[in-house]
Amino acid sequence: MISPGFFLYKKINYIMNHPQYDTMKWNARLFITRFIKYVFFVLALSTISVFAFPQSSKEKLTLWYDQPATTWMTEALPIGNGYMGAMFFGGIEKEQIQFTEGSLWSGGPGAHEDYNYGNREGAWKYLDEVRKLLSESKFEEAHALAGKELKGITHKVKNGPSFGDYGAQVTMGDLFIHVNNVYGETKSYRRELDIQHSLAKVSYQQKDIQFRRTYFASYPDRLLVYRLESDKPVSYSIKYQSPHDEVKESFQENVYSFHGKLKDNGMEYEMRIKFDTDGETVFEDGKISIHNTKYVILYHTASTAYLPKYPDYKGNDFNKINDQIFEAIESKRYEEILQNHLNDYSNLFGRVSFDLGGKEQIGIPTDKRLVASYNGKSDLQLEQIYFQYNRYLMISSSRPGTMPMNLQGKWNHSTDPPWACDYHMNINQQMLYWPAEVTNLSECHLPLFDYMESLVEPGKISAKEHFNSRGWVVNTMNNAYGFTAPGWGLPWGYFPGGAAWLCQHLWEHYDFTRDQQFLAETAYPMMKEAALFWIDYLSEDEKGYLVSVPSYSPEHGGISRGASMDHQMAWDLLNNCVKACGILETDPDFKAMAMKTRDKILPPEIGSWGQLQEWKEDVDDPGNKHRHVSHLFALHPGNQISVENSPELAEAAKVSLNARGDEGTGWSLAWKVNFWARLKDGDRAYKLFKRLLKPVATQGTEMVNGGGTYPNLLCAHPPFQLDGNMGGSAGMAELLIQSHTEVIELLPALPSAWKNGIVTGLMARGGFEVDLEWKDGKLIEAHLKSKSGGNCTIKYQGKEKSFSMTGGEEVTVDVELLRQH
Ligand code: FUC
Repeated sequence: MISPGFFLYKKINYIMNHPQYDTMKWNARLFITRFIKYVFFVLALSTISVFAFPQSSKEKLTLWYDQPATTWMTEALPIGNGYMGAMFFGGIEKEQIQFTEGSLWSGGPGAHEDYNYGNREGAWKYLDEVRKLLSESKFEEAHALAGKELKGITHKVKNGPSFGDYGAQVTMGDLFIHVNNVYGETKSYRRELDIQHSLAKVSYQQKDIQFRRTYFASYPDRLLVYRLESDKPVSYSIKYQSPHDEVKESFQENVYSFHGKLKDNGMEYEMRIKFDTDGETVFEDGKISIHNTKYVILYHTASTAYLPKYPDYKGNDFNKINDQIFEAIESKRYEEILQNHLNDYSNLFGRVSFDLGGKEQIGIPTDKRLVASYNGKSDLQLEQIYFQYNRYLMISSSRPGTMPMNLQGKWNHSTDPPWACDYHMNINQQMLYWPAEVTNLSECHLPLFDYMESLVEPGKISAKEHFNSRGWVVNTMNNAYGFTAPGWGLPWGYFPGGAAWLCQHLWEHYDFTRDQQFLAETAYPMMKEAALFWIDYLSEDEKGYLVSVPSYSPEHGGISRGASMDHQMAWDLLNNCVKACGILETDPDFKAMAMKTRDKILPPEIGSWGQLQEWKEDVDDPGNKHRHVSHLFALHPGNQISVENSPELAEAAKVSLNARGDEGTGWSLAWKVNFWARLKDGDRAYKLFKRLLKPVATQGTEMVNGGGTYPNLLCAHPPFQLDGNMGGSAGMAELLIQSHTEVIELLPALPSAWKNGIVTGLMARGGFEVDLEWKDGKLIEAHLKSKSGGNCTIKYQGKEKSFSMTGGEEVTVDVELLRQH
């Protein structure tokens, strides 16, 4: 039996999450009768929850500030509907809403006549020569030749972004909303993001006029919605500012449309805004003026001509899509659109509650809390917010049918952003999706798989031209236009293992959901093709092991006769292929080949100072603090090394990790949280986690140890990169639950700072939804729900219990050694 407290807590959480709860607050006019009825109901619940369950107060899941943002990167706040991302400043006289749509990319076909998806035709012909030089230990010559002949190609584009025809994800521009009247001193200013309901708000008072703005981003209606209200009539002037060429601009029947075109590749797009207001609307010189209004609502959307389809990547009928979006809301009221959004959002967000018993810090804005917490004031509630904020960010930037998250999710204000705001496959892209399954946002993982599918065809060409291998590859940097070749510089650019690493996500999605159809139709075909690459590319060394030659460990060290990470990723992929063949009862010959190859791969090795070797050559430098810790892939996110199954290797990983130190860029710190969690050292992981939450202001690039968190809680690489946020919450989950070794281990690395907690809805492999309650560092009980049925082994502090469950079955397990009822 589930304990009554735990049960009630869950129910209250459910109700507080329920969209209707919010509607009542926000749509009082429409639901007036229900409002009165429910007010009592909600008040009663809130009273109960405040006394009995203080953590369920919704105020606690809010980021808020007492001033408008002045800096896009560090202070503006993000909203997004998967397709589009916007950042709002909350300015008083001038509101700025910067936005983009994820498929708006410069570069690619049309940007330069010689764009060839990065491929250097016939590059593979130099492979033998490079291999020969390596076999003679002529590393410098081998690197020089590889640097000349094996790298990919980009072309300069006049007035184009830094990486030429590789292109970049680009901003669509900004909306500036001027409030034309100032009535006096501004009081009671508040700018907030309620992540429990995905609602942004700005409010302030001037004299006796209260100004209120509400923003939200709706996935089901594919809109960004901005509502501006004031107690007395005011006037606004609104202007869209675009960095792109104008094809056509119009304003008809209160709908503004801007049809634009990128300068380099001619990619077209249209952004539209429908205005609903009680005021008088005038359009002049590209500016929309609204006079004498108490409310104005902007329904904002944008679509591009981009299609994720090799070789042209164009042809999407963006006008038609926008027509459909607007037709669908023709007869809908604001309240209905809001309700649709709340339903959609709460369905995902409400699956997980994360409560560490943090106390409310009344009256302290989020930026100040971040500073205070770093300076030693315990603020567990801020950690709860951070965890849930990252889930909010994933829901806001990665939904079925959208582009996957890029380095900045969907939030980019530049036409030449850092690293092209692209898809980086040697850690960043994967880290972005680490929390997808474990934090119960499995659907948000799907855009990554769609993108992967779009890479297979060009990736096969790169595999042939650069590596003379079957299958498909991606390397370090990937754009929206099939750039799958090695990058245009070495060592950073040569990383054919990107596809193997991505395929781990296919397997994980299957393993967490046990969706066999997904495995058969989507995952396995891509996994098999990626595995073929390794079956061809690996070659036998003098001892008969299979090694990756030539290879580079991501972004540092020299050329190698075998970078350990390549071996570990190939092992992981082949191992998952073997499992998939078994489950699907398919491809016996391929399965045998995959197994044979897997078992001949050079295993992880321990080097001269007890470290896990990063390369086949025992050349690791104990003083090396490089941010990439790639040779620990087998520990995390892989499972070839674990404390339980290979303690010596786990110990060697610890030696390497200690040598690398506790500093790093944002994502590097986040990865270290996950590593220490897998090494079952919760306090060390927590130390790294606190370091990740270091308040940072740097906006330029810092490659060594500038990592931390901006006042808007976005991760500072620096500059802003979303991977650190996602890696951070994946690490937080990893401290509470691990399931990579076929058992579900509860509280495997609980930090002593997280003394008490109730966390519900985390997922474990095998399709189990897990709720946990602990007190004074000890598990009280766990509640499991099996989604698809199956065997399950639970572990807590060395003790195990196995049982079998049917689909939909729920069990509660208590600590008295996992006595099941
Ligand atoms: C890799 C990392 C950098 C940065 C970039 C986007 O190249 O080494 O630190 O995160 O990706």
